[in-house]
Amino acid sequence: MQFLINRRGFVFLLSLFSSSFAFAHGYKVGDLNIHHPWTRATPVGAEVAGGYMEITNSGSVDDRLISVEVSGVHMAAVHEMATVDGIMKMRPLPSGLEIKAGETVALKPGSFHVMMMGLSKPLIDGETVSGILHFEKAGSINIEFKIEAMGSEPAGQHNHATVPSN
Ligand SMILES: [Cu+2]
Repeated sequence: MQFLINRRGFVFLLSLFSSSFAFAHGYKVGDLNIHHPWTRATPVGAEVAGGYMEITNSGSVDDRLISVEVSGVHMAAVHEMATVDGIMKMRPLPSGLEIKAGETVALKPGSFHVMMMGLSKPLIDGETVSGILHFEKAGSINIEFKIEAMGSEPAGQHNHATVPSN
């Protein structure tokens, strides 16, 4: 929450909403709008993290997020999560994530996400991680993932360390 006092003494509330509103940022490539890429701060020793954003396709042609690069990370991939027999599992999307014309796809905890594997250092709250999104039609764009606090989303929805591998 931030306040600003002007010359007449009025107090303005700059951020009435959530912290993610205050740090909202976005990108545009072709007909795609990428809203607020973010990730979560990680504890020391963590090897993986999830990257999240919303992608809106305002064009008339379906597109596809085919691959992602993230700096300082051994490997990044587009994953989906689904509940199978009551157990949350995730897997890579071999042909990428479809972004249909006129639709918005949310990458979020417990759902589609950018899987960052092999972190070279912890992700620190308030810093950013740079990445590149590669789309089939719209091409590529450089983005920054904002690193938000560890508790910034409900916990336990995206714990890769405990996902069974059977
Ligand atoms: Cu994953």
